[in-house]
Amino acid sequence: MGSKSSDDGFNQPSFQGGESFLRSVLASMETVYLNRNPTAKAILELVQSVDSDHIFYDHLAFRTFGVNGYGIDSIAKFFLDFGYTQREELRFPAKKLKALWFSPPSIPLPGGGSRVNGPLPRVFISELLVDQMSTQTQDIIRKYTEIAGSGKNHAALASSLGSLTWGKPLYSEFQQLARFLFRFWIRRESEYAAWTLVNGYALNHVTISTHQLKSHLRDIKSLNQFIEENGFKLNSEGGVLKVSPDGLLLQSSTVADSVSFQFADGITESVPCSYIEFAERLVLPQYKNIPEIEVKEFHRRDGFEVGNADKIFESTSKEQLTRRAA
Ligand code: OOG
Ligand code: NI
Repeated sequence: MGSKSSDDGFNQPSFQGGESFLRSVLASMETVYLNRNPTAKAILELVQSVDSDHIFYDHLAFRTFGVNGYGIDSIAKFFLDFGYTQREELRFPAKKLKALWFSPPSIPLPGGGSRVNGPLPRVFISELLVDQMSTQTQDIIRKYTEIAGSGKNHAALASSLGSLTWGKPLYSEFQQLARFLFRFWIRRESEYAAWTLVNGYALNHVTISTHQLKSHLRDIKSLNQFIEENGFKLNSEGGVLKVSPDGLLLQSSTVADSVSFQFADGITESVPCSYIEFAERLVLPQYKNIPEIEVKEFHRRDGFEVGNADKIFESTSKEQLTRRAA
């Protein structure tokens, strides 16, 4: 990673307009997210009360249906247009998901602010491999992605408005995708489908970059403890702290909030919404002798990890949502 060549267009004055528009769109996505997810909002305020100006986002994440042009590309287009670069693909065969992540453009004067006005975040986008689902599930997903028509061309707009491009589904359709049986009988891959059917392109989560905090919360273990002491539930799938095999990418997340959702047939039920994640990226072995104050983001572990992500996806699962606090 590091700095990109100067001919990528984003180090030129004309990108300044583009950058401020990009940040406005991110700010609208964030506003939708904070209005719907009281836990995420409260945690950001809590961290901010300890560590006022240093909240930077490591990444933002979206979910999509990989069918009829509604997959990763539909929302990736916006980020590619504004200077993001496509990076590695991740596969989750058991969940019938695939993901891609995108690194942000290098910007001449990284915004001096925090959150969406701080360093630009990475973007993580996944898609459901719809062809591999049961026919019943496929029928529902195809129905709504067809109803939505050209909506797929306006994914970033839908996300910043918090609107579904396909309108509201029937409760029975949501249930068909979300059905939750006992542990050994579960068809868990459909919980992602159910989430996407009712949340569409809304931000799935933002991730606080813990190593960029200044207080003791920069250690993700201290942050996890602090969050739990304040009464919030963390996703316990495979253990609260998710660690990559190289030991350098540490992640944790809350359990998603639920919101009351009115379905097309008038039924109102609670559905899972979004969660907030935390990531600590440790310094790469080849840079371990660099004095701490000189360490930059590119000296740290980049990218994502299938094993961590696989467990973080469970932050919106019924099993985590209904679990009693530890
Ligand atoms: C994404 C889960 C994976 C990460 O950082 O590895 C993830 C999702 O829940 O859609 O966020
Ligand atoms: Ni994430």
